[in-house]
Amino acid sequence: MASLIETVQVPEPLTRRKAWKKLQTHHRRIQDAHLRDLFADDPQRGERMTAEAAGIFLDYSKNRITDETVNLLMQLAEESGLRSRIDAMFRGDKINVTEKRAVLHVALRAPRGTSIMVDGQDVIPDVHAVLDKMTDFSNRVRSGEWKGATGKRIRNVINVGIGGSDLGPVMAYEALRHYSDRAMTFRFVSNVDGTDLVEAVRDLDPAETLFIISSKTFTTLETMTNAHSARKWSLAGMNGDEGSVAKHFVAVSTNAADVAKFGIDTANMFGFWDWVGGRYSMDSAIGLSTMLAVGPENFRAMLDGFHQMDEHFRTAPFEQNLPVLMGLLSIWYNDFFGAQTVAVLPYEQYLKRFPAYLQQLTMESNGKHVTLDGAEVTYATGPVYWGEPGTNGQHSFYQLIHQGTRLIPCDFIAFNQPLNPLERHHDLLLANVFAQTEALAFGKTPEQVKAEGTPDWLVPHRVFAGNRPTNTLLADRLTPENLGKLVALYEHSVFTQGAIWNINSFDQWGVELGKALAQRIVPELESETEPALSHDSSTNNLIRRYRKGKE
Ligand code: G6Q
Repeated sequence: MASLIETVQVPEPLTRRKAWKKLQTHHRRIQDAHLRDLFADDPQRGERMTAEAAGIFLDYSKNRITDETVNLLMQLAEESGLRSRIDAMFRGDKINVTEKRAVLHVALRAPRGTSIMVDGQDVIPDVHAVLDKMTDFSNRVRSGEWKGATGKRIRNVINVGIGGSDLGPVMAYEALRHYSDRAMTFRFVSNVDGTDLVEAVRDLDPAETLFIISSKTFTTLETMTNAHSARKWSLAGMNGDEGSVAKHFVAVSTNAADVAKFGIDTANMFGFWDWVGGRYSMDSAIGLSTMLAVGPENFRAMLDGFHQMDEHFRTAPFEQNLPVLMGLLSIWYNDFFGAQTVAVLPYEQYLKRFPAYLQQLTMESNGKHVTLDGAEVTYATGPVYWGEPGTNGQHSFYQLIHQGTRLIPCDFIAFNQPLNPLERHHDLLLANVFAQTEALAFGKTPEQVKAEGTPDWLVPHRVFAGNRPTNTLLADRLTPENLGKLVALYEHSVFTQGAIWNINSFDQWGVELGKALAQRIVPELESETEPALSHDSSTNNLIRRYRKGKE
């Protein structure tokens, strides 16, 4: 069957592919196999079912799989044309078919001197020109050479953006805080709820504050509302001097005309391109706040990490390919076991925003109901991703993962070395990682519980069925480079899943309807006179109650 991506052939609808059918039969056979037995029968399993690339180690042995499962999943990847899809992305083909765009976040981290063509033009020189401009600007701000309008140096940076123009920057700032300039303050404003901006600026001096207005389109309601309010706040502290805007506001955007209209000098605009999706943009100019925080060298080390994982994904055989393995395992639970969610559990405090970042990456990408050709899918697509850093989750929702009635595959992420060594803390942290995956896999039988002297009536409550699948990702330490590898790993795992499901992981039409309806409701809320409402009775009633209540 021909595909909308001209260069890619999709052989058969997913559920008609041979490997899919074989996986269904295979699943019926092994769905009840217990990890206790799989490990007991195969003493080498914990060493064999592992893969390592660019210093990221993946232990996938505690999954409900056998060697045959892995073989069949690999066959599914082949039959789904994963290889040609990967090549199409890296070649710059317009694989985002509904928006007719190339998908080239991999070009953002391609080294100088390489080349990737889009519409007959090599984009790599442009990528490096922007990186150089960001580097120059970051050095000037960090050194104090760039001054605010009153001559004070910039001590506070506020990124104003939302979605892909916020979640990546916040996550990366938190993840790399250890490497950041502690003399500077970084804040992130995204929500149109005024509290977000008011709390972010309340203790800051406008004369020392730089705003980065990050918006690909420069039209997003939340960002533009916040940007205009930030401008007012800044001007109020600057005696209304309109000329000060150029010193206190810079933009990251693809829309030069609207940036200039806002009063930002386009010399201080950092560009990117329509082939960078919002949720894939933290390593573009959207990462300007990250570069200001950690410096250009660390930012480039992060890009290098991304690139190492890109090269691994592009070239490694599927059975040793980390993103492919993780993507296929996710398909296994989502589509064969009916698991609806995946928990991501970083045992690294600096990764506290990583699950939130991943939620957009995974769910905005793969929360789709039609194939590339617009046909309704007949299988489950993107699972719900969620999580919290360990060990906090252990004292909260892990109960449900251990003893609840739902199957929740988990990704544990940990590092061998702490960034803040403090007595026994790191050993205690890592002991918990290993203990949790062990407990989830092997559980505790009624016999074991009884043997501990537990009274009979209490035994069922204390039994752990086990057989809860986990991946463990281990790296040496959380460096900028390793952060880049980790993000790229998940980006490509998302790609792998989207390719198997034959969906477009790069559009997001599902966010449009609510936006459009809100635009219609705004005047109804703000109207001086009682508006004629023509929504459903619930929406009409809520609007009337709000209008009365806000007086
Ligand atoms: C991400 C989405 C979305 C986008 C925001 C912000 O993939 O496209 O989250 O990043 O809506 O858009 P702007 O950068 O255009 O303001």
